Amino acid sequence: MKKLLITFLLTVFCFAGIANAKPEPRPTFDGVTVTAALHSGPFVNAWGPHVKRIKELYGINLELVGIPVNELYDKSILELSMGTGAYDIVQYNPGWVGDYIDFMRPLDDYMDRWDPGWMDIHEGFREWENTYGGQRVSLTMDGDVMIFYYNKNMFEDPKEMADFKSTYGYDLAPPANYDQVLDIQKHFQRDTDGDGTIDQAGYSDPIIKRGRGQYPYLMRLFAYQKEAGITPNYFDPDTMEPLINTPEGVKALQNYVDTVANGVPGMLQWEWSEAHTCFMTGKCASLIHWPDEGLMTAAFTANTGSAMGFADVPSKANMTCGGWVAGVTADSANPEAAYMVLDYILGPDVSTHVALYPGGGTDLFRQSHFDSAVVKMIAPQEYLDAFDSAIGDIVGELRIPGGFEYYDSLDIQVQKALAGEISAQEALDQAAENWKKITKSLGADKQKEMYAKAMGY
Ligand SMILES: [Ca+2]
Ligand SMILES: [Ca+2]
Repeated sequence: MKKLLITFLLTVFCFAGIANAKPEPRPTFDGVTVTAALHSGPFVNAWGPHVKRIKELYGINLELVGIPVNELYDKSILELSMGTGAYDIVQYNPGWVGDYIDFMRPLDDYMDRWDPGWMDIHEGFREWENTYGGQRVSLTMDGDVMIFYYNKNMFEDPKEMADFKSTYGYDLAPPANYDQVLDIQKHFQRDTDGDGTIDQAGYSDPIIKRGRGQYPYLMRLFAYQKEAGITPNYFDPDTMEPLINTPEGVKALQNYVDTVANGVPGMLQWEWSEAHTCFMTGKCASLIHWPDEGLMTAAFTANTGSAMGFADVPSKANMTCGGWVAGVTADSANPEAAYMVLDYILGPDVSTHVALYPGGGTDLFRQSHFDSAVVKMIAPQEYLDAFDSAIGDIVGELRIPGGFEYYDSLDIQVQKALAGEISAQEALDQAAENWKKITKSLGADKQKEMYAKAMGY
């Protein structure tokens, strides 16, 4: 009893201690230079306006090094692995964390002293992007997740609704699963001007082209796994046997192949902007994409005369499909100053401005962004609700060593199936073989341990 009472008193004391702790003032670093390696273009542009203020507040000379997105991994991994100390801050995809983690500085001690508004970061991002093996290692820069967008005029047109129902036997609506995506694709796929070429698609995936084409496959894999009552997984966590060429995996890739085959010609080469433009100009009735479009409803309505609709992705199997975080490098000569830069730009106050910077590539990632009166002036509540719900459905990226290589080898095979060169089963059997080789080369036991860590098992 006495022991319990002491425990109780200690607990009360500890909590009181935390409650009374004053936040530590942010230090200054006169004349210190902090170099940040960022995705060139949008992120450099959005961070640029804050360089002067950081100098005034902290005395830090912030230098922004823009690297083209397709060189970001290679360039920063090279500098990090050679220990050059060239970068104090690096921007990276959470899916690369398995390769980056040994070169990054855990940030728990800094975050304890100078809270970056940690609890304000959306829980899905805190869990799947910023935390790794129980340590806080990064701050989210961009709230990437997937949303199902649709053209309300097309989906709510009485004739379209009646035709759809008579053909498919159920109501035209945002798809509950990927089989329904295929129906929607087929239904709206048309040669609208009668020139013999399909010029209207029912649906587009976010990215199809070689490079990131594995993502639409993985979202479908997780969707079919969920439908079969299986917890979404890349590997069997007990054996590290790849799950990509299972019956669910084959169904997933076949659906992706069929969807693209029913799209407009040339869709195989589509990346972010082609999919975006197709939807924004009314040539695609629906789209799964990152959250950018939701802040562009005025342009959409001006182009198409329609309101923009928002829904969960099929089977609510979501991914960040990339996404961006920033961390402090382990070989930084000025890690505290580097942290202050992240804390300032990605903290609750300034990050709202960064997120609203036109073309800045930064999607909402904090609760305070969703609650912001300025954000609410631009973004429909329906969008904010769909976005918020989507973050809660995230399946983590493949955050283990070799993450980049696993994705890349999968994408190569997915592309062959999309191009009709080999069957879905053949493509995935080959990809699974390649995954096994990668796992073996990195050490199967180590990979199993890292996979458990990454998926939070
Ligand atoms: Ca984004
Ligand atoms: Ca045509």
